[in-house]
Amino acid sequence: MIAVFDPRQLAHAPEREMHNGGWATYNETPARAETILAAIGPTRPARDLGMAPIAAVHDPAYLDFLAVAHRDWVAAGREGDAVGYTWPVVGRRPLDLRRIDARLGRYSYDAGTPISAGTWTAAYWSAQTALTALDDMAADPHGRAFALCRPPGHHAGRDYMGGYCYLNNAAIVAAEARARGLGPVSVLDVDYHHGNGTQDIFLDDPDVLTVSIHADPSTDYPFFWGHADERGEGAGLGATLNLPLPRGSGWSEYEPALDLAAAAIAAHGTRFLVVSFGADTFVGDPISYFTFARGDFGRLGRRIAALDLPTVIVMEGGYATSELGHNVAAFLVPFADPPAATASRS
Ligand code: Q9C
Ligand code: ZN
Repeated sequence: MIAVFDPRQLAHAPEREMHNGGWATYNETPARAETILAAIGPTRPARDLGMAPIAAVHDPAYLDFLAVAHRDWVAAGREGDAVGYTWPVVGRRPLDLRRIDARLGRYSYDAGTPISAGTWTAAYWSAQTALTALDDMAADPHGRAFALCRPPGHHAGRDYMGGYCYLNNAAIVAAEARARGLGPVSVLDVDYHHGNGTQDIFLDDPDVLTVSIHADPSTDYPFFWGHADERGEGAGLGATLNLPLPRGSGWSEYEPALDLAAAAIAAHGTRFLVVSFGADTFVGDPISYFTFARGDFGRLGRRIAALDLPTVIVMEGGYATSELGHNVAAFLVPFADPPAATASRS
């Protein structure tokens, strides 16, 4: 299957993150992408498809902020990674504040998403990697492509970063696919964490169905989104589906949720699928609490491939770096088979 990777994504390398009240080494490392690259075989480089598809999803003031934040941090006399410490309560009035600390708060919702010198470059090429996968999907015999994106994207909203995410690669592909007339579009998010950014971006949009299977936000990040009663808003009511599962869940708990997800994707009349794929459902993940074994990633891939839809898979989380490449490769194997073969074996 076609896979896209761009080495400029490695430029993003924060040193540390705030974790449970102290500093920890940053989990979302360049080595993650390198180990996936080594496990999946040949990739093609990203092409520059420009800012327009990114600006179709993200707020222009947020994009301006991301591009200059680290420079402004250095100009303020700071060292290391830019990170905020004051956040506006949701609904606080709009203020056009200039100080870097105010802007870091305005455009984020957590302290776990630092901006390093290479963050904008890497985030830009992460989005271009996803867009190139959409472009090149047509060259795949079964209309499928894998975007080896880093940094990940599903926690980033229209005007905020969070959860190691800056630009929402999955949402950018979904919006571009719809603009090209490939819809109806669905986004299926199988990262351990709820895809709050993707949900927010399409919350009142009836055209793009967002479905997320994730750890119950009552116990797990991002806490404030992903509860089962969130079903979309306004015209988008019914086009959001959240399927939270308790900590400790494995394939036997996951599979029924996947059945519900597949039914919703079929009912939406989906003709193009974006998969936000995180391998942090793995039993050995250092910050997550599901119990997937290597073989379960193959099962998951087989079930999604059997949906028999044109599909772009976008890489999200997964932090057990020594196992990550093998887990991602196991997930991707079924997508190289003809859809009929995957269906008959599922
Ligand atoms: N150290 C993804 O998997 N952790 N993001 C909060 C901060 C945030 C995970 C604790 C986890 C975000 C793409
Ligand atoms: Zn995750």
